[in-house]
Amino acid sequence: MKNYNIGLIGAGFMAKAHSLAYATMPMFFWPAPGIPIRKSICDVSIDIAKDAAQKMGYEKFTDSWKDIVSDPDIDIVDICTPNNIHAEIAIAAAKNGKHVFCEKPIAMTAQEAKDMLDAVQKAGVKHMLAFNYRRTPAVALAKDIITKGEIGEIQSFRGMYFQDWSASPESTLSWRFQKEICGTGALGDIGTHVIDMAQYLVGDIDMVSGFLKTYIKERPLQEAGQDKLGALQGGNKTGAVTVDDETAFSMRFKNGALGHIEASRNAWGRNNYIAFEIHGSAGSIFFNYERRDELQLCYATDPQDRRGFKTIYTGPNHAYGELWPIAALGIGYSETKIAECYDLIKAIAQDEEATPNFNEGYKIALVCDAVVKSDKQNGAWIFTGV
Ligand code: SOE
Repeated sequence: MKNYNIGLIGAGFMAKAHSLAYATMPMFFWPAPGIPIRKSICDVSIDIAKDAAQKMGYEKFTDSWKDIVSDPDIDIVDICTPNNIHAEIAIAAAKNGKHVFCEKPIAMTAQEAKDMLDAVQKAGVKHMLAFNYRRTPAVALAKDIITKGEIGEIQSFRGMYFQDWSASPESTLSWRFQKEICGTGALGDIGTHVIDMAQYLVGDIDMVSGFLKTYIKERPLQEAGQDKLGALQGGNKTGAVTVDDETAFSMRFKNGALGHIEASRNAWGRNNYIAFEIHGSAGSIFFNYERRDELQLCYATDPQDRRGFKTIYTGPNHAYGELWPIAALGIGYSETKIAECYDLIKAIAQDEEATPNFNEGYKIALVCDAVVKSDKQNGAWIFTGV
């Protein structure tokens, strides 16, 4: 069993989720395909990096990501930074022969994503994106049901991702509201999770027509400290929000299926509500992450007087069944990250293609660029170029 040394860049809340997965993956998936070793961690603040190394169990720390990508000890570079430096880090890591694992969205634009894809392909290294929600066993079950044709030909997909952490105007101006750091707002931050699910479950997206909307145009400046979403106290000064709070778009898949996606971080009462409903010629599927141990399934072949959605509770008989031995014991955010870590290490150890990889991320970025373009043209239908 080989060890894989991890160099993690960015020591915020996502670093905690990744580190927890590195530490615990072999406890669940044993024999593990390989052992992730928490080798080195980086943050722009050396104090935060030092603190994170102690807290999250890394042997070394640095305040320069260049130390990580050039460190001969490192096998896998894990990028948990804001979006504006994903491309530069990923390209440098690939050039140094490191496998690259990157938080979503892949980049600020499709062009950046393409450059990243070219770099990893040229270097022949593995590449994967952290769209963790597709690792929810119920979502993997939906994929299995669709792939086996159990609900027939897929006719339509509608998905949504709603949060409310930025619904208050008091919620501070973190990097997630600044175009030059994040690219887009709700679209890139959370809409991409749903686009990933749509692409994974139904197929490539051909055309989109949609809008972006910013409701709160000024927010209090974030005073200091680590990124805690909107939870930090702001000062008296405010700054301009330069990205969307919400997006809504319609789409057509290459296979002819129709769809619609909505994403908002200003949806009072919704915390991490990711849901989709898929209709096929022989049945339907509904999933809601707030009830993530469950998949709702309806078969057209059920007798007319018994037809309706039934609830399947995921557990040891489903994907990632190694996690817990009893169905409905409870899958959480951490479990999706542990499953993601397992898939990453397995792909590297067994020399398989990782998924979702930079090619899939590039296609998602093309969809995002097309939505931005459509918004600028009053919702015109735009070919994604996927
Ligand atoms: C903030 O909206 C955020 O942290 C996203 O960036 C993550 O991708 C999502 O999983 C949780 O919410």
